[in-house]
Parts: sequence; C-alpha cells; structure tokens
Amino acid sequence: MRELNLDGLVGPSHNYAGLSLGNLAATSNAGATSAPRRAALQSLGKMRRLVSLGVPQGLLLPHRRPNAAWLRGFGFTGNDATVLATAAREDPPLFAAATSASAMWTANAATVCPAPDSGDGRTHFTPANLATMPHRAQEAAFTHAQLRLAFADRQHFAVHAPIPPCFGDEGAANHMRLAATHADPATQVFVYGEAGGAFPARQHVRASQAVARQHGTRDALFARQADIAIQSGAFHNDVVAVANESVLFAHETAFHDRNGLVAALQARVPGFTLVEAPAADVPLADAIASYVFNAALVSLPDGMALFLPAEARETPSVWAWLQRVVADPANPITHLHILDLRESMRNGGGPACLRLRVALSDAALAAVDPRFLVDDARLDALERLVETHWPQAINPSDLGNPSLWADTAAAHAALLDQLQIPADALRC
Ligand code: SUG
Repeated sequence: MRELNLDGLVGPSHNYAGLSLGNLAATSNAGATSAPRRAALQSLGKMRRLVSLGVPQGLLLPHRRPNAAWLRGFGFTGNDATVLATAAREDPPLFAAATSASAMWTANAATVCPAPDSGDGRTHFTPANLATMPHRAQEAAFTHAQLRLAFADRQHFAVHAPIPPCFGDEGAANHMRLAATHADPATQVFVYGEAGGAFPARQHVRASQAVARQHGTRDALFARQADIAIQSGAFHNDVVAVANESVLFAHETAFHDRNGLVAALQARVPGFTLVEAPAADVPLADAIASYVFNAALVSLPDGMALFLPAEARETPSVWAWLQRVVADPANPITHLHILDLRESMRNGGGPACLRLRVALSDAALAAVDPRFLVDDARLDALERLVETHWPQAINPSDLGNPSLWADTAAAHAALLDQLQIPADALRC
C-alpha cells in the first residue's frame, strides 16, 4: 500500500475576502491583494517536490468560480452574466462566497477509508458537506462529481453521497488513521468539536459517526477537539495534529481528553509513537501561526519526512523544537522539507490542507482515472497553462469585474481541455 496525494490546484479566482470566521490567517488578511498565478505555481511546486521523491501524486480540479449555478439557488435569474452582475451588485458578501477558490484545500474534500479498514475491502470516500461556511458548502457537489469520475472503478472504490448538511462535516482535516504501516488495518480517529465558543466548531460528532458508519470503518475512535484549540484558531484538527502510520504528531493542547486518546492509541496501534510539542516549548499561538502541525507527514524509503510551510522555519520556538524532533532516535521523523505556500497560507491553508491522502494497493492505484494523476511532464504542461491563463493579482474589490469572470471561465475551460476531461463528465 502507498499513499496517493491528491492536491488541490489553486483556482484562478484565489482571493482574500476574509470569509472564514475562526481562521485567523484568513480574517487578518481580508482585503489584501492575492496572486492567483503565483499561488497555483506554488501548489504545483509542492506536487513536483513529492513527485521527485517518488510519492504517487494526483490533483483535484479547481471549481468553476464565480459559481452562477449556486447563486441561482438564491433567486438570481437570467443568463449567467446577468446572474453574476445582479448578485455582485445586490449582495457583495454572497458574491464573494461564490467566487472563493477554497476548493484548493482538498483535506476538506472528503474522508477516505482505505481498503484494509473498511467492511468490504474497498476504498470508501464521503465528500465533505462543508455545511458550516457558506463559501465552502457549495463545494460538495463538484467534489462528489470529481471523486465519482476519478474513482469510478466499483471493484476497488465506493464513493458515497455527502452526509446531510444539518451536521457539519469537513472531511479528512478532522480524521487521522493510525496503524503500524499503511497496509495494516488502522484505528481511525474522528475528531469533532463542541459548539459554544466565539468561533464555530465545524465538525459535528454526528457527521463523524455517520461517515464511519457508511464506510464500515472497523475500528473508529471519536475524540473531541480541545475548545482552547478551536478558540485559538485551530478551526480544523489538522492545524494542531497530523498522523502517519504509527506516528501522531501533535500539540499538547490539541485534544479535550489527551490522556484518554493516547491511552486508547497505545492499546490499539502496534508501535504507536507520540511526537508531541509541549506548550512550554511551543506556545499554542506559535503552533497555529506557523502551521507546524499542518505539515504533510510522509513515509519515504529512508524514514518519515515533514513537508513544512516556510513559516515554521521562521518561528523560533517551532524551529528549535523541530531540530530536537529530527535528532531524537525515538521517532522515525528524519527529514524536514520546507515549502513556499505563502499564498495559500494567508488564507489559513498549509501543506496538509492542500492534500487528500488515499492509501491504495498497487492494483487500486492502477484503477484511478489517470487524468487525475500527475508526473513531471503533466506538471510542466500545467505550469504553462497557469502562466498563460491565471490572473496575476486580485483585490477583493475586483470581484465584481466581468473581465475577471471571463478570465476565470477561460482558465477553467483550458484546464479541462488540457486534462481531456469534458465538462459533461463532471456535471453535478
Ligand atoms: O476553510 N480558508 C479555508 C482554509 C482551509 C484549511 N484546510 C485545512 N485546515 N484542512 C477554511 O477556513 C478562506 C477563504 C476566504 O476567506 O476567502 C478559507 O476558506
């Protein structure tokens, strides 16, 4: 078994409209000018780094934005241009939501239950309903369509419908899989939040339970996220914790019942290893500002590597602690790779947010639709496409400009054309 990383290619409408309450980076950068072309090149650079290390790599597509079809649901009528123009004029915040490129954060695309953990030996997917935030709730339908296409082989894959939106589900960002190796049946940890603070708890326990139930997950634990983490800006668990094989890499204050979770994992996961940052060494605020726990933790032939945002290296408490982690023979983490993902980071999306992991056997990997997989040649072609079609800069005050809508539509069409995916194949 190996992990396929499905990264989100940053879409051409990437902008800083400050839509996510509780996401400190996004709200503090509201109104700033974004650089969609640079952002997309950064996301392709991340994919290229993983490809160069032999990790199977694929992508999920940006969604068409602004989303005229979604705006029609709010009573705007006429042809697409009229719908967009009326919505931009009458309800600018709704229009900004309809223009968000937030589908780039594919850790929120779905929850994945790999074959060894599921009842029927297939890999199961549940697209996240993303019900809590309006700009994200519109993603589920197109994500579902992509997963149905990419994982169409019914012998290996089962793609379910999203959980009904009365209970928020934010996908793999609140889900961890722990096992001795990727090939072993795992204990899956579903992390949920309790409502009541100033910032929303986006993952409801009932949604987590429903996902586990519909995947036939053999061994599921439900762990509550610490309120302090949510209220300090960890709007998803993957801002303060990430797991890979038998390693849990987390901040001391990530979980409501830290001791109970650690004891349960010690009892269930052979070789369980906790790599934990004490709050005394890494203050929670530094952990969240640097996104150190939003690293992609990846198994490579010579050990485990953390793919970290550059912000982790620039945060002294974090960088000093990471030196101790890689020097410590008690854990398998041996390498630190630094990625420049500043455009996504300014909206609160780090390396782990940008990828959906799918642990697959070689036979199942061979059954994935190859149009969603990338190699160096495809990355070269995508870079050329982005250089040609993605806007260089967007200020939120530009969102109502019809020439931006024409540019983003042309960019999306050119991408589908290059990947030879007819728009009809993704009808939702
Ligand atoms: O949902 N930001 C995203 C960031 C998601 C990060 N994903 C994970 N942690 N897995 C969010 O808050 C900001 C978009 C804006 O404000 O325009 C945004 O949606």
